Formats: sequence, structure tokens, C-alpha cells
Amino acid sequence: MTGHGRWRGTIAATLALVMAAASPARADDGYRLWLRGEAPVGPSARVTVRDETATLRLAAEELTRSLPAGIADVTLALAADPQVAALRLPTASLGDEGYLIRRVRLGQRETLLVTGNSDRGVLYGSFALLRQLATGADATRLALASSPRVKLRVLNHWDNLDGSVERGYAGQSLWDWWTLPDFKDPRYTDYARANASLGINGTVLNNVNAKADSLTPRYIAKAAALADVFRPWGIKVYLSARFSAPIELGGLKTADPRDPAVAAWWKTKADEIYRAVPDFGGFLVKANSEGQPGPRDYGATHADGANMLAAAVRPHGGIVMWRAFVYADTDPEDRAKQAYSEFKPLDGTFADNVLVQVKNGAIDFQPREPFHPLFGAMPKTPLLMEFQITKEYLGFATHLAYLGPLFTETLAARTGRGAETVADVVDGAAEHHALSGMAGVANIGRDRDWSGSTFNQANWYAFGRLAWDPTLGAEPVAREWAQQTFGTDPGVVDPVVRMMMASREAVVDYTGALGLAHVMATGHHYGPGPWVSDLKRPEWNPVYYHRADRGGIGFDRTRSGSDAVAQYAPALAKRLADPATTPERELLWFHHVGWDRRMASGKTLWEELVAHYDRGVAAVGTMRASWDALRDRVDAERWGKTATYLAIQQREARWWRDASLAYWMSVNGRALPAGVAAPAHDLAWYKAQLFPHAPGHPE
Ligand code: GCW
Repeated sequence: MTGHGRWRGTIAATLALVMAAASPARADDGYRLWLRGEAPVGPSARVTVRDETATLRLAAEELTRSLPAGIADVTLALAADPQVAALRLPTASLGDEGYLIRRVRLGQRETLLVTGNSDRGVLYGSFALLRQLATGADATRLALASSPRVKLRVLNHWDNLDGSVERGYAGQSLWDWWTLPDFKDPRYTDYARANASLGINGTVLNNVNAKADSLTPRYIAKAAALADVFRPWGIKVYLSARFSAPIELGGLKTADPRDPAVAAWWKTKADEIYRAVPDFGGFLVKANSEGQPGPRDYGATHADGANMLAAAVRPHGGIVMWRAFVYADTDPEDRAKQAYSEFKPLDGTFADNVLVQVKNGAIDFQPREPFHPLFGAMPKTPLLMEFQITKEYLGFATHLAYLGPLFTETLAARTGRGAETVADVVDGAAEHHALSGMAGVANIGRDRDWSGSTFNQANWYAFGRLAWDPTLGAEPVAREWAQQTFGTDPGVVDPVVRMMMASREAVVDYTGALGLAHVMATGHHYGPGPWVSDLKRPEWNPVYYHRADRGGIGFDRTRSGSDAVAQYAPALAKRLADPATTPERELLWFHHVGWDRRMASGKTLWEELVAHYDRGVAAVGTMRASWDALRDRVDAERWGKTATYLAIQQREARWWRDASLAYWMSVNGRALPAGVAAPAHDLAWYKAQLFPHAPGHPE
């Protein structure tokens, strides 16, 4: 941000191309995402920028490019601009990144003012204005004000330096590390623009399963080039740091965080990074998890490790995001309990520029998990929510699964401490933390449509919108996405939103409902594998999670079992300790219950489980039919790819159902309820299916 008033530019939007409202038949390869603003119609809109900064110029370009007819005059200005300040608008409460949009009189002119305390605020306001207009708002009545409830809104790329993406299903990494820093692919700008349109303000460039190479001078220069592209869009760059880098790059004998030479190495490394990237955000660390090195290798704690890195970036204003996704091969404790056991005692010992990054659930991004018990349990530590946008466990790129309901279900969950929700913990409201954050494991790659399918774009979109405001509902977010993506025709939007809102539950149903989790095949995680029991570590095997036997199914996490329920606040723990007061959708997560247990529907557990599988398969059929009916109302390219993917999903939903039922029947010796279709093949056939070279699982 520079001082105001030094430059006053007027960009008159000259309207060359006249294109009536997006015609559905127009070809669309999905590249434009939800930013499909067409060239404007009608007389020139005037976009005036007071206060010159690169960011404000970008904001003006956005408006000039996409403002529809009827908006004659827009002014972008900082709140500190004397003319704006004279209006005495309520800008103080907007904070650093908020925006305010009002129709005002500025000098002699009636204008639609977009203002904020920083140029980023104005940029977000400009995108908000376009979003409002694209979703049918009346421009003459617009009066908006909003500020982000969460400070750090970051994407986590699990992108490897060789161009592969761990759990990536949209092609190779967007980052062409090889040609960086020289070649700045225009897609980097388009990526930043898409993120800025949602308010995403940070990106971690490399996989948490990190290579030390990303901290070498060569790769720092590449990261710096990306940071230069992203900066005017308000996006900071972060790096995943490999904890053993002082050994691998620095030639030290140890990476023990308590060793002064190790701390000094990191300090020097941080100084070097900040010389290249003055606004570098900081480090993300996966330590002592799934083979990654960490402080526990030396008997030091996670806080020792995090604080050492925090000291290295502190002089530059950087932060550390330290992941709580830890479970140890040496620890026989229920995997769902391990992160809490390890981190809860460390509450209050982390430096104030550390956030502990916690997955939404205690296991691993399953189609449904109860919220992670650490939320609410570490009041002295800012906890950064980690969601997975890429669909590792929800059908990869091909299945239509809108994750808005998954995100909001977790965010709206009550922690059991009064009225506190997980969102209150995450946005820092509950404990008044200075830092707060939400991270999303990105689903972005080099595919032309960025995310592998049109509907996967909605998950990127929903993550960004909910990171800005975790209290936005999944449905309104789906609706605004659909309106921007397909146009505002309710004949399209309504069925699309219905499909989206039902889609995640469908995946839960056909992969394993009622609290089942981690029942997928080994390694690539593609397709069913509830029978898998031969992997080295017990907690890698699906049988560890479902514990099905002749008598019943489910993981006993009450006092008679692992007592994981005791990690929740007492009021909630009490409810979860009793199958009768546990929500049925989480029943088998917390309890081992008999196949004949009566469910709320009157069915036995076995009948109910079977019904869920059938419901899931049927729901995909319904989605297909809805989409078929939209054939003439959506452009052919996006319609065709989606239709094909829905056919794949229907086939695979059936496969999930059949394979799972064949297996459960082999365990419980029961027949299927009357009228229920038998699996298409026997269990041996399902077990024999192999999928070498499945995407997202680099060898
Ligand atoms: O879900 C699991 C994935 C791993 C991933 C890990 C993690 C980056 O299967 O591929 O590794 O989680 O979150 O660290």
C-alpha cells in the first residue's frame, strides 16, 4: 500500500465486444472457473482509482473487464483517502483486509465506492462486487461490508519438486519448477487471481512430505519468482520445511532443535529466504508422522521443534504452522487418540507465532469424521483447521462430491463447552488469539479446468469462501458458485444446487455409512478394501477401524475400549459414551454394536447399513438423471465431461456397495434383506482387483 492521492487514474471501460448474457451453448473448457464475467454491455462504465498501487490497479482491471451494464461509475479508494475519510463511513471496524461498498457522493459525482483500509481490502471488495452482480444483486441498492473472520486462509499444495502431486487428481503440478524462476507461466497469475477472488491470502508451495531441496538457493529463487507474481494479489508464499534439512543441506550431525548450531542454521536459512522473499509467510511442518523426521527423533517435543523454527522467522514477521497429524508406529494407542495425547499437554508452550494445524477429524479426511477432539482442548494455542479439498477418500476427481457440507458440518459442531463451536475455536473468537487460520489441501493441477472437473472447482471455491467466513452455509455457497459457473437461470441453478447438496452424503452412503471409516484399498486409496488386514502397521489396515466380526461391527472408543470419547469435553464425552445418545451417523466410529441392534428407523443395524449402501447408489442415479435433464442448458463441453464422470461414479458406487456387502456378509454370515440386489461378483473377485498407476500416489 502506498500513500493516497499521489495518482489518480481513470480507466474508462471501452466496450468493444458485446456479448449478451452468457449463452449456455457457448463453448467452455472450464478454465475461467467461477470468474466468467463476460465483456460488458451498454455504455462505458467509469472505474476511477484513487491511490495508486499494483493491487488497486488489478482491482480496477477486474472491474473494467467484467462490470455489467447499469453500473456507470465505480471508485476504488483507500479509507484513508481524505475525500473518503470525510464521508465518515464505518471503516475502522473493517480491519486490515475488510471492505465496504456504498453508493456515495464523492466530490461532484455519484459513485459506487469500494473502499478498505488496505489495497487488499479494496481488491476483495471489487471481487465481492462482481460476485454480487453475477449472482443477481441489484446494483443500485448495493451496500456491503465484510471482513474475514479467519486471518490465514491458505492452500496447502502437496506438490513435489518432480512435478507430481501427492493425492493430486488434476494432472501435474501447476508449478513448473524446472523453468522457474525465468518463465512465469501466465497460469500463475490466473491462479492468484482466482484465489484472490475468494480471499485466499497464502499458499504453501510444496508437499508436507518435503524434500530439503526446496530450501536450497536454487529453489528459493523459484519460490521467490512465484511470490513476485502472487504479491499484488495479496497472496503470501510459504514453504513446507523438512525438519532434517540442517543435516541434509547444512552438513550438521543432528537436527535436534535444542542444539544451538541447529537453531543457528535455521536462522541463517530464514534470513536467506527473507532476502529473496521479503514477505515470506513462514514454514509448514509435518514432523514425526509417516516417516517424516522431527524433534521426537531426539527426544525433544513438538513445541521444541516449532519454537525453534518460530524464532528463526520471528524477526521477519513470519509464522510456523506445525501439523498435529502424528501417529507413531511404536504407539499401540488408538490412532484416533494419538494427536491429542501428544499435543494437549503442550498447550501454552508454543511461541506466539506458531499455529498448530489440525485436520478436521482425528483420523484422516474420511468422507465423514467427528470433529477432532483437539478443537477446544488447547485454549492457549491457535489451532489452524486443515481440510482436504482434493478428494483422496471421496472418489478422486471423477466423483461428484461437494465438500461444503463436510466443511460446515465440522465448523458448526459444538465442542461441548457451552455454546462454543469448532468455528469459534478456529476463528480465534473463543480464545481471542491474534492468529487464526484455515488450510485446504489443494485440488489444483495443470488440467485445463484446474481441478479435474467442473464440480471440483466448487470445493476450491467453498474452501475459500468458508475460510473468509466459516459461518456461511454450504448451500448459499453452492448457489453462488453455481450462479457464477453456469449462469443465474434457476432452471439450472436449482437442480445443480440440489445435486451438490446431496452429493457428499451419497459418497458416505456408498463407501460406508454410520461412522465407518478407512475402509479403502491400500496405497492409492482408490476403491473399497474393507478386508485388508495384511499391512505392516495395524492402523494402516481397514480391519483395525471397522472391527467387524460375527457378532457386530464398529470401534469401541468408550471406556470399555480405547476411551477416545474422554478426549472430548465432558458434556459431549458423556453423550458419545452411550450408543443411545451418539448420533447414528457416527455410531460405528465410537461403538462396537451388534448386527441386530435396533436403529431409529426400526431396522436392524445390518438392514440399515445395507439400506445406506443402496441409498448412496440410488442418489448417484438421481444426480445423473438431473444432469441429463440439463443437457441443453449447459455448454456441451462441461456438460459432456460431467455426464461421463457421473457414469463412472455410478459404476464405482455400485462397486463400492457390492464389494463392501460381499465382505460384510463373509464376516457376519448373514443374508441380504429381502428384495436387495446381490453383489455382482463374489468377494474373491473384488479382492483380486488391482490398480497399479492410480493417480495421486507417486511411487
Ligand atoms: O491422508 C494422508 C495421505 C498422505 C498424506 C498424509 C498427510 C501428505 O494419504 O498422502 O501425506 O495424509 O496429511 O500428511
